[in-house]
Formats: sequence, C-alpha cells, structure tokens
Amino acid sequence: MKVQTITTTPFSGQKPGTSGLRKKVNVFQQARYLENFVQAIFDSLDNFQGKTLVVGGDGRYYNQQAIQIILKMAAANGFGKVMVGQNGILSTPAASAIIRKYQAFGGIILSASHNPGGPEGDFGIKYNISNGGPAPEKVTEAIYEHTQTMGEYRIADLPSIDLSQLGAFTQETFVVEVIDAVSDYAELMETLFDFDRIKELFQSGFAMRFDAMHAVTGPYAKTILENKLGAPVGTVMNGIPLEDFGQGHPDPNLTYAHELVEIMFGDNAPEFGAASDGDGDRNMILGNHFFVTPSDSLAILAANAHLSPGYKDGLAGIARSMPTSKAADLVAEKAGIGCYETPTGWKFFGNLLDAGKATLCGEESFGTGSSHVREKDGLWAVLFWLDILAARQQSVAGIVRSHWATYGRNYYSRHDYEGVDSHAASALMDNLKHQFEKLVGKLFGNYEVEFCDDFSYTDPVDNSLSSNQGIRVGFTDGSRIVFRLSGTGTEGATLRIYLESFESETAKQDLDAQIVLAELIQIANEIAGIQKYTGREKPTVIT
Ligand code: VG1
Ligand code: CO
Repeated sequence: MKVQTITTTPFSGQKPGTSGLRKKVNVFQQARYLENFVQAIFDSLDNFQGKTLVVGGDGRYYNQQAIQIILKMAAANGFGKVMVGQNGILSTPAASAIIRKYQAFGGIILSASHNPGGPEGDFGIKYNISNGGPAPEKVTEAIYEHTQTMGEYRIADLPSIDLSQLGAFTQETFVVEVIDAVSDYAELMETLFDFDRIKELFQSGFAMRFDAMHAVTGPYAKTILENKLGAPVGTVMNGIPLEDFGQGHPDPNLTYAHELVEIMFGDNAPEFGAASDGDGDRNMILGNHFFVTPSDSLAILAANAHLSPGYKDGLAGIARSMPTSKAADLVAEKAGIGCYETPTGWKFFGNLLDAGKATLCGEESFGTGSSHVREKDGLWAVLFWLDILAARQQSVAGIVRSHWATYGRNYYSRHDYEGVDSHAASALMDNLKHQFEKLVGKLFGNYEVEFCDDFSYTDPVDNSLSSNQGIRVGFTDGSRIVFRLSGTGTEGATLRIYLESFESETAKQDLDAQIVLAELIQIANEIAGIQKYTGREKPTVIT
C-alpha cells in the first residue's frame, strides 16, 4: 500500500458548528477541502494506530465519494480497520450504536441532518468519540486549530471499495468491513422495548404511518416496524433513501413533513404518526389530529419510562437543552431525580450520560435520546411512544392531556427567521446584550422581567465552560423568551426565538399555543427589534 503525503494549505472557515462542519456540496467538492478537514480530525487524535474507525453517512449526494476518500486517508494515517455501513449509509444513532458495540476508537459521520441534499444542497462531516457521541468542544476546537495550520495530508492508493457488498476487504494490514447496521440497531431496540406488546397492538388493528422522508431511516423502519413488529406494509412511507431526499427537505416538522401532516390531520387519520430527519436522529410525534411538541414528548417519555423494559428501574436523571421547555423539569422534580440544563447540541449530553447522571435527554428541535447511544435517536423515540401506547391503551392526545392535567402545560413555540443577513443578526444580538440592566424589573403588560442573561454552562463532570449559548429573558411568572443564532445553517444567519409560558389550570390547557404566546411574541419583537434588524415582517418557520 503506497502512502502519499500531499502538500496543502488551510481553508478559512472550517469551523465546526452545533453539529460538525456543514457547507454546500460544492464547497466540499473543492480540491483538498474534505481531505484537509479529515486530516485535521486525525491530527487532533492520539494513539489510534491499528484501531477501528466507524464511517457512514445519511446517504446524501457526495456521500459515496467522500467515504472512498476517508477510507484511503484512514489507511494512510494508520487505522487498522474501518467499519462502513452498507452502501456507505449509517443513521447517526446507528453509527453511535456501532461505535459502542464494537468498541471502536471513534467514527466519522457524513451528514447535514435535516438540510436539503443533492448537488445544490448541503453536506456535512463530524467526528464522534469512543463513547459513540459527538466530539466535545475541546476536541472540535483542536480540529479547528489544525484546519488553520495544516500543511499536508496523507492518503493511500487503495482501490475504490464496493460498498454494496457485505464483508471484509483486506489490503496488507488494513481492513474495510462493510456491515449491515440495521440488524445491530434492531437488536438494540429489542432490548429496550416490549416488542411482543407492540406486535399485539398492531395485530389489534392499530394504524400508524412513519415518514422516512426518503432519508436514512427507511430501511431501519421497514425492518423494525413492518418486518419485526408486523405493522402492515405501507406503514413506512417515503422509505427509500435518495441522494436528494426526493428533492424534499428532510426536516420532520409541521412545515416540511406536510405529506404526513395531511394524513394525520385528514379524514380517517391513523392513531399514530411519526417522521424522522435526513440522518435519523430527529423525530416528530403526531396523534390523530394532534401534534406533540418535542419538549412535551421528552417529558411524557420521562414520566412513562418505567413502563418499558429498558427503563423499568427508573431514570437516573433528565437533561434538556436550555431553550427546551421546562416540562421535563417538572417530571424530574416529582420523581426526585436530577435535571440538567445544557447548551444546544447533543455534544453536551455525553458527559452526563457517561457519568450516569442522566438517562433521558432532549431538545426542542425534535431530538430525544437516552443512554442506549450517545446521539439523539429518531426511531428509538417512535418505538418508545409505541411501547407506551401499547402499555397504556390510550390515544396520543389522551396521554398528552392527562400529562398536562398532572403536571401542567408548558405552552411552547419556536419562531425561526432563516437566511437573515449575518451582520444584522449579530447586531440584533449585541443590542439585546446591551439592554440586560435596563430590562430587569421592566413591566410589559402583565409580564415583569425577572432576569436577563447570556447563558453559559459549566459541565458538571469536567468543569469545562461554554459561554454565549443564547440570551434568556425570564419573567416573574416563569415565562421565558430565548434568543439564539443557529450554528447549523449554510446561508446567512438563522435567528431562533423560543417562547414558553406555563399553565396549571386544566380548563386552559387546550388552547392554541400561538394565541396563548401572542403577548410574549410581541414583547420579543419589541425588545429585540426583530423587524428593524432583519427587515422581516414574520418568521420563516413557526413550530
Ligand atoms: C439545530 C438545533 C439543535 C440541534 C442541531 C443538530 O442547531 O436547534 O437543537 O442539536 O440543530 O441537529 P442550531 O444551532 O441550528 O439551532 V441535527 O438533527 O444535526 O443533527
Ligand atoms: Co439530524
């Protein structure tokens, strides 16, 4: 195996965001661009000679080409083995599960998650460590530093490897093993949930639809839902992964998963509907004419976890990202378990899970997961809901309403302004930061500002500090407004505004969230000057 060392120069801006490096496909296609980043990953790692790397992606355009490059570079840099998903495809949670199961050194996941794919779309890459989770900030920062100083990369002259065939390919001491990740993943799910009980539910005529959005979860969902659990063929829709996601936007929310939404809010709607995103780590949960907010979903899974075999002994604790509603906190409080508030992004949950401080984690952005892997897991959340529906024999709406009756309802919404001018977005945030003192104690109608801050987090395990994680405006009645700039976009800036207010009275828990939150929405506009800075009249997406 001949190894070449190729001279290169750094690219500017290879800074990983909330979830790795995400750019337009044509940026990644530039000569040496991907190679530089991959070499920077390897240069920031120690003692991996002869060890195993897991590689896979969400199947989007450029996935296959990128994997061939990574295989050659892994060989040249001294990895002993690379495990690759068949056809180069691994869902993000499956990659996490494989790293853990086979005790790999780490993994490279190629994904831009819910962003559109195809030649004009987005591509992404991130590194996961040996616990199966996204690299923590100290590693992503080291990678970034290497991207800015590197002068060469190493690549071996391996032939292209046929990723469609399962099995091992050996070149001298380097092995590429093409694996069927679906079976390993399905096996893990069987240890967590009562598959017999879910099978009986489907046998009794229970109907569901799962929208894989032509993304990575199609084969996983077909194997588990239709083959193992006996759901009728056709339960999984858009189940064939496509390089451009069928020209769709594989983002499981009310806007982009409209095909599923129309079914669930139409005549003869099934009892249960769910969708997952490009790389299979997000989930949207729907009932018959009913939308479950991701924040509520986390709280409800936590409150019912003991019903499933994998969590029958209860939870060690619950963790949620800062903008996620406090619904889960109320469950943790009642159960007398720990509750953690972390910055946005799954990498902050890894230490809490590893230390046994939290069992369930979640984000308002359709992300839920547990200690079974170190990523959020879309299909896992769907199976968890199915298991609870089978155990409780109640409708989705019934379960949510009874949860509100017990714990109260956290009305919640997120307003996104996408593709905003980056300078205008930063100016808006700076302006907010200058108002903290002036805002505290100020009255807006019935709302009085109790505190304002720029959220920072000290990891309770390794004491690392992460600052500038979003501006919080808290009101005396517990309501909140949070302002944050996205770290995953590839065009301009995305301003996210998160709104929350609590309602304890059952009679007032069935209202439209946008109406209940209208006053807070108005206050957000007033204090941030959204229209003035962005020139926008209304948000791009409301969830
Ligand atoms: C968004 C979400 C965040 C999530 C991240 C990755 O980040 O808000 O909660 O962890 O996407 O999700 P941002 O910085 O754009 O708000 V995905 O499914 O990559 O993997
Ligand atoms: Co995703």
